[in-house]
Amino acid sequence: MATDVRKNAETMPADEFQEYMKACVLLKAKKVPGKNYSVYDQWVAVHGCIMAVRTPDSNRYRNMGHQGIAFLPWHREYLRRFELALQTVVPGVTIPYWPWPMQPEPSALFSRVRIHPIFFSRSSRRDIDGLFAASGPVSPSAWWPSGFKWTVHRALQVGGTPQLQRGSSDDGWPPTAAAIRQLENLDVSSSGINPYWAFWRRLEADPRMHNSGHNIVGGYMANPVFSPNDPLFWVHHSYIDRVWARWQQKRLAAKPGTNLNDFYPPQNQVDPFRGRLPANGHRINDIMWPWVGNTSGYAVNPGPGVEALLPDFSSEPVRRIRNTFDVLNMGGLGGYSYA
Ligand SMILES: [Cu+2]
Repeated sequence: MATDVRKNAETMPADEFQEYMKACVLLKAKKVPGKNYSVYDQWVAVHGCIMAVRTPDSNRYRNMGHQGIAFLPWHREYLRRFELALQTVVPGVTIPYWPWPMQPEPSALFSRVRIHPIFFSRSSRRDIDGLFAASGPVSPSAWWPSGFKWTVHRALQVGGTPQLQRGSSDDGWPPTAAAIRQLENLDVSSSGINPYWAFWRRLEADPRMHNSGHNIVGGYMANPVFSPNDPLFWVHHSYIDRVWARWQQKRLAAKPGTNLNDFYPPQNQVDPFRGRLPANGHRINDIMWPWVGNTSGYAVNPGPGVEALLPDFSSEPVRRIRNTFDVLNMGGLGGYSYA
């Protein structure tokens, strides 16, 4: 498989960016045979379920994709699989990345011809228009699926809102280019503690990082469970994944003789922030739900109707955290790189 290249969403040619939105639309319009939901909706349902997963060794439901070290590997796998799904409707398409250190508005990315304005630091929520308008685009392109309108599936809605919306008074954004450089070079590794711990925590949860990016956009993006309803979700996470990939390369280059497995905590390393082992699903050799193959004993606990939308991965090989470390070679998922 050739290596796919993910590009800068602000500077890539507009017609290439359009291919990404076209792929999202075609996947959202592509109904699962015999069902009232689309292939795109199935991927939103996966995210809706990762918030509460019970593993075979536990009787508790835990978040297997957030608030823990699996955040980066799980989303890497999730994005790559979604990207391959996009390629079934638009061959060769990749997920562009939102280069965080840029003023969001005015900008090319958050314009009507790309991913649509986010109404930065304005509290009044507004419905999205353009391609993702619930009423459909005013003058659809030739490729537009006849009669299709982007509305959120009932089981994946928040507050009964079928249309994508944006707008938030939060203005803690963007991070500076210097802050991102510092993060990509972060090497906090005192007393045998793996440097991944501090890196992951800052990238997921610090101000002006992953969480803030969701919150400043508002609408579905500000909902932790159903944020992938907004096609901006993937573009946001593409950048997060790029920061991790660059951090991995810098760590590797700084320490000759190491490999990518060395820059994730070993299986039995205690979480230095919480003082206990991470839950099953977060550690380097753990299986990642929902790619558990035919391993039995997993359960999820989402809102009503969500589980019914899940895709079936039971005939596919098991995927583990460590299978995600090399973006150039993700096993059966091919490889990709960042421009
Ligand atoms: Cu997520």
